[in-house]
Amino acid sequence: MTARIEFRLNATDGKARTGVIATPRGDIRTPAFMPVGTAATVKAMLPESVAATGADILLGNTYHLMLRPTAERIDALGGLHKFMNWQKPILTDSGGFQVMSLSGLRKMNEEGVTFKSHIDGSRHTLTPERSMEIQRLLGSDIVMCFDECTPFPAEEKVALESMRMSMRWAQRSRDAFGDRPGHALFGIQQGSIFRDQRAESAEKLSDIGFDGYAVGGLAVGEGQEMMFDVLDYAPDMLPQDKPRYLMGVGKPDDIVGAVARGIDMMDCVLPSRSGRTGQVFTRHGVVNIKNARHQDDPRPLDEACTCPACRSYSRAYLHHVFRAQEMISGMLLTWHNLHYYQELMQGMRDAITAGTFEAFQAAFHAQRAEGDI
Ligand code: PRF
Ligand code: ZN
Repeated sequence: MTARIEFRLNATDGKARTGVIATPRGDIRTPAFMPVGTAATVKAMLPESVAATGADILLGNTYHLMLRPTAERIDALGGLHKFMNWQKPILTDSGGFQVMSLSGLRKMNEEGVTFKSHIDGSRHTLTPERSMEIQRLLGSDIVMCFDECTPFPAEEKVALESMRMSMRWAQRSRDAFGDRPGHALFGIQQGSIFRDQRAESAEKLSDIGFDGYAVGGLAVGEGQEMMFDVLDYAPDMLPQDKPRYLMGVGKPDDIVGAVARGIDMMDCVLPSRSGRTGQVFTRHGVVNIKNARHQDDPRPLDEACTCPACRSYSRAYLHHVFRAQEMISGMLLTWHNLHYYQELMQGMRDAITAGTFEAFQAAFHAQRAEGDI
């Protein structure tokens, strides 16, 4: 059992990197995609099915779990891994981002944020110290600093104040986390779309010292072009020898573009959420299974896919169960989407290892341009 979480880079190709994050709960192959298991479940999936898609790590949420069933209850029941029957690594987000997007009335100051639960309206407070405590009670393997995701767009001065508060919270998170062998703490870079602010944030975080570094504050409405503009420089400002995690991204082409710019980890609800709304990701682009053109189609979603939805069911069947609102619809489509995302990650890891990442990117975009799915 490794006492510490360790990042080993195996190969680079341009700015793209592949390696392994070794943890006591198993290896995380990078670039890694983390399915989102917000409420101690990846919706519509058994944990063993999530593992079968190739996922090495899941994301869990401080915000949801502190409200229901509470971190103290999960701790008393033996921790989140045991509670949800997932023995591989878990990364937990720190709560602030979800407070801003989900909770009712909220008030933020230097100390932290006070808010009303979206479930029952009860009042709660999150601070860097409380967020570290909750993530410890959950038994999270990779703990995220408590930060403020600066809204977009933000005036330069507003973004600067927000980033500097996140950096003070990063120091408090570091102090409260302490020394926990086998568990990692990641810092989160902010600074909106301002290069000098991204640089100041990166410098502050590396001075404090973390086991990994996230790029936060992106995919908040700025669009892919602006996000890639920031990713052209922001990851380079972070330490080379630690994993870099782009939070809340994204669509398949966002993910490929982020890896090309030096990102090692990502998470997004898109493959699982889309699985429940009938949006299917394939090598040729997005298929909407709701569309009537599938109702007599005996072909699988994707001839080349080896997931259960594609191996054993027709588009006609998947269309039918979606229209009939049968539960198997969300189960099969989520499985397919997560399988697709993990195959994409494996394809990128192989291409970076082989030194053919540029050709991989060209083929990825060409297949999607073919259309007619
Ligand atoms: N901070 C935290 N979680 C996040 C983000 C962030 O900036 C984002 C931004 N896309 C998603 N999730 N703590
Ligand atoms: Zn499939």
